Amino acid sequence: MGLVKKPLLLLMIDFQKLADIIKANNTFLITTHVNPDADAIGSEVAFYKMLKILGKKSKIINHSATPYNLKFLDTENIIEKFDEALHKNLFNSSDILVALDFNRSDRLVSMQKAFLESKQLKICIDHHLDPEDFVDNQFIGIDYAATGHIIYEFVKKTNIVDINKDIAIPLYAAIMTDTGSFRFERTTASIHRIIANLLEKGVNPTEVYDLLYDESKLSKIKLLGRCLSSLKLIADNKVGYMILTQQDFNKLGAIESDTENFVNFLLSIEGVRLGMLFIELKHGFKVSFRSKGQIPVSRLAGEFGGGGHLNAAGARLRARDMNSMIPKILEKAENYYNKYSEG
Ligand SMILES: [Mn+2]
Repeated sequence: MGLVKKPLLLLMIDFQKLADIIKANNTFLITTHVNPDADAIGSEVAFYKMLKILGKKSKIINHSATPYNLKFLDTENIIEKFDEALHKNLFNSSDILVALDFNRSDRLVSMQKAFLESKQLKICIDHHLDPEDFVDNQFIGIDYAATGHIIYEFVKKTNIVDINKDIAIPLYAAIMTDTGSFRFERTTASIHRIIANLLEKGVNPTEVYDLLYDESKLSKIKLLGRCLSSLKLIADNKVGYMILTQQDFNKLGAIESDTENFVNFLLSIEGVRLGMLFIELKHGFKVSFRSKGQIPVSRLAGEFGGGGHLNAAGARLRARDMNSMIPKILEKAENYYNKYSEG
């Protein structure tokens, strides 16, 4: 077994300042990153519901459509897909722009320009490493397990609203998924206490898990099959990778968000310390990186314009050809493994 987990210090975020900003303003535009996961969508919905209780007006606008397995979180059907003609004015008229679960403006893709050009007050609530300076106020804590975890602590510490079942469900989904169902590094005793609290608000963990992970389309499971059969190990079987091409998606009628969690299969292989999933997109490709221990895949992803967490990161290379880049990325990954995998 690994080391006993150190209690983490979650003191850096100025929650009072965040509460003051919320109380002093009335209209909010909430957004998150491209290809949103359950932490992204769950944080948005929880934040929206909190604002609603406070009598504030808000909109959730995202670059990507909500993946089908996350739609149950959007009970009021409030999340809109960005449409420049329809939404551009909102970026200039909302009192506050709220960026959740990302820390670099390029993760906004089609909304990046509207967001950056807006003169309105911008805030970011996030838990990723190496933030870009793109907002007025950052509420960032890299020791938090999820953005939903930060929102939970914020609500609890400031008592700004009572956490009801409607807020508990999206926060539960956010924390559960970003901890890999309570197995990743930042799964602490305090996380389990938070979860206990959310269950007491009426969250049904069986139901949430089922909706998130056990209602997959057949195309997704077939895609997983293709993905796994592409698996290769290098560096004395310590580094692994898999590849999905546009042809794989087209043949099966699968979509990008179907690949969520596929990369984790690499780390489930005995001895593998670093895993990569290459996914060809319509324009360019993306890579997901996962590692165990101290191999900083956030930095590895950074070498290719991406970022993330120490053990989970990604990069999107929109203008590059996947096949010609894969050998270069594998070589770098092998270097990282050799450099950082002590013991
Ligand atoms: Mn997150």
